[in-house]
Amino acid sequence: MPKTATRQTKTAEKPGSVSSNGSGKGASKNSAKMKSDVTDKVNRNEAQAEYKDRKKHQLESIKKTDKELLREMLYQMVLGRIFEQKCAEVYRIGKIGGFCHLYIGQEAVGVGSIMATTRDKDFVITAYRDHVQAMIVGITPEAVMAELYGKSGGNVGGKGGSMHMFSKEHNFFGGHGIVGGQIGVGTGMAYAQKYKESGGVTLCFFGEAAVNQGMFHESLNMAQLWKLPIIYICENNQYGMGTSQKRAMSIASIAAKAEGFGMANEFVDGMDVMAVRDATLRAIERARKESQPTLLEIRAYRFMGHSMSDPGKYRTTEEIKKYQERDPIILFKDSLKEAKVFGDKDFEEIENQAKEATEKAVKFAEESPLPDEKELFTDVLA
Ligand SMILES: Cc1ncc(C[n+]2csc(CCOP(=O)(O)OP(=O)(O)O)c2C)c(N)n1
Ligand SMILES: [Mg+2]
Repeated sequence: MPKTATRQTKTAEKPGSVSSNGSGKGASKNSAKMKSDVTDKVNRNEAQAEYKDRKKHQLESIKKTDKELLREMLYQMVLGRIFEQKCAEVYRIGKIGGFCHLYIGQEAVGVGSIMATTRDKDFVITAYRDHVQAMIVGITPEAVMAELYGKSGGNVGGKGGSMHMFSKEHNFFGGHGIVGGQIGVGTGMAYAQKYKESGGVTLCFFGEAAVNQGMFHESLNMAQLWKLPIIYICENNQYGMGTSQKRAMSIASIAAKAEGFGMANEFVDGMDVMAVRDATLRAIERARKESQPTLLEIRAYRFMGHSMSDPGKYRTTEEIKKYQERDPIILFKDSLKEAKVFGDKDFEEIENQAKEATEKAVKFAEESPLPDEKELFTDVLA
């Protein structure tokens, strides 16, 4: 039987008047009180106990995993972090325009899940927070950075930008800006895999706010009915722009929603890369062997604003700090060190390698030419 979520169902709090666009505009004088109603309180003892618990799990899982793979997993997490810190830096000086949503704090979700797939046959589709996932599937940091710069060397020729990374060669089908839109497309991709008997599975990522869209419910119903080889990965970073999940969803558990469709589901700790990997491997096996879908609710936290233009007035610094103390990269390094797999020298080497790759990507993006004018008329479907 599918594993069910362990979180308690909870009645929604009253909708508040805090702006949902993340700008903080329209926040009433009650906003401080409302902010404290929905933001998490810090309990040090509880946080430390949780940290120990996670480490225990990681150590057990690390022991069973190949050293080279562990190194690559850590490298991808560190690269994602350093690359995006650079994105923020160059965005602020006007090198990147338009929307730019960073993944900082959520790296364990992308690395733990995508690196559990078989890259030449499994598909990935995601929302607009897509730079790091694009690199995990194998699109080069150069091609991702040049895309962010709107340059011709970008992975879609500079015409997609931050939200529309895409590479058929890497089985990476976007990068989508319509909240929840990719859930229907991903379901269709899994249908094609089953129809063609390719043996592949689809990982379909979306945020927790997308779960309130009709597309989520229609797709899950269909996937279960048709037994599609798909893994729905809800990256629950607890906020949809400036709105806390607690203020927008009638029940707290997203994993539990799968029960309504008779679908297998798990609630996963998104700060623990090995827990994400283990849960994804279980779901992949279910999809490949039994052609059954799964919903994974992976709970993480976004350390930065919704996008680069979000001043983040809707949550407390205390809450952000609480989650930064559970940084998935620090936790993974601690566990790897304790398991005597890697030491400080290895970490330094990995960090330098990621810094070098990021610098190379920026240089490439700076030097890459803008798209040719004639490109205005190519790939236009309307
Ligand atoms: C259909 C639709 N409605 C509204 C928006 C505006 N919008 C962009 S991002 C966002 C919040 C989505 O939050 P979530 O799904 O939790 O993903 P996260 O940004 O946290 O990764 C909203 C409402 C949109 N892009 N598409
Ligand atoms: Mg969210």
